[in-house]
Amino acid sequence: MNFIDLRSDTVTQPTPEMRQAMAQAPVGDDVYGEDPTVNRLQELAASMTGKEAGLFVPSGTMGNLSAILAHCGRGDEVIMGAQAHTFLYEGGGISALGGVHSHQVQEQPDGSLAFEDLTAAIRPDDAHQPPTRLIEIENTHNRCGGTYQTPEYMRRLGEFAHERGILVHLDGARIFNAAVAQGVDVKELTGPVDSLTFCLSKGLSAPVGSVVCGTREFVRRAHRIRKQVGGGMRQAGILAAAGIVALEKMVSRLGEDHARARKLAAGLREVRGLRLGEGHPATNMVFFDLAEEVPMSAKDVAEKMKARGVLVGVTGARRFRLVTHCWIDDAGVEQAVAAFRDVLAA
Ligand code: TLP
Repeated sequence: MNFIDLRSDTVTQPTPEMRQAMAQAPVGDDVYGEDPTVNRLQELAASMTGKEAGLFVPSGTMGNLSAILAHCGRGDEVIMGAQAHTFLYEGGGISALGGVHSHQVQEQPDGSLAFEDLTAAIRPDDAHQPPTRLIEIENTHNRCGGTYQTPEYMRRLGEFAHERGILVHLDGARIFNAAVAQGVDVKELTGPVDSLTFCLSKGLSAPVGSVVCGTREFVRRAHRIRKQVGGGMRQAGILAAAGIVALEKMVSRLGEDHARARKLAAGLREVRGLRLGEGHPATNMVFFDLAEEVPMSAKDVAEKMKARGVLVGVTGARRFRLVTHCWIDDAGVEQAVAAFRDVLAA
């Protein structure tokens, strides 16, 4: 069966143009810095995000790990949201491997971190407490519903942190979704931060990889950490070639995914037994719950959806996440809504 896979935008497969670019990519040994395609991707990523340098890494998780460990030493503290991907889904790597202490602040519903909460979380200069070195912000914010932060918020956050001698790292796994949704150049979102990770393998459809960007000096340190965690790759240009196509060809179409997410949400809102929050999805994610009267769990419903050819993400006992991406067309959206209607009517 050919599934309509709405579990994540990570399920996207390389486009025919990517496969062709991969087959033809000139390659070299990237541990020696000699892979021309990796170098081209890194330069392109840095120039698009307005940073001095970029570093190709196998995953968003390794990108955030390398960046945070490049900024923080053992015992230093990073402030991040309680729903941050780095806190919830990266295996505690920053603590396990880097001895970095994390301090959670509850996000606002839109995924932002409130300045009064950040002010309260910053440690005084006191030997009892770990020094606050870094703030991490996620944009778009996955668990907060694919919400985005504005250029104005990012600018204020940068100023707030820098005035206090603190650095900012952006988990921008989906930063291009945030930029496209607001119709702004991505540099308006990345300019104020000291470093960022963004992913090629989510909505941009590349098979593997993320890029960490920042100053040349920061990237030199992140590069060493990438090596320490085994992320030094050899003829990685094969993968980077798809990343170049992702950046050149796949960014501008992300708005289609956002429009389909709105269409999906509108359809699901009409299905008895589902509860969607007010307003439109901000980008490509639709989160919703089962109504109280539904006797099934989200897992039960997901199994029945699967039997109807639709894969959905389950993020809680009665909660779902559906993510649109370039492999989901209008017919897929309609089929997903119809399948929910069918399952919940049964
Ligand atoms: N997110 C995945 C899952 O791990 C939840 C998904 O399906 O959305 N930052 C953010 C905001 C992410 O959403 C993800 C992946 C990552 C980092 C990590 O990227 P990878 O999976 O490449 O390590």
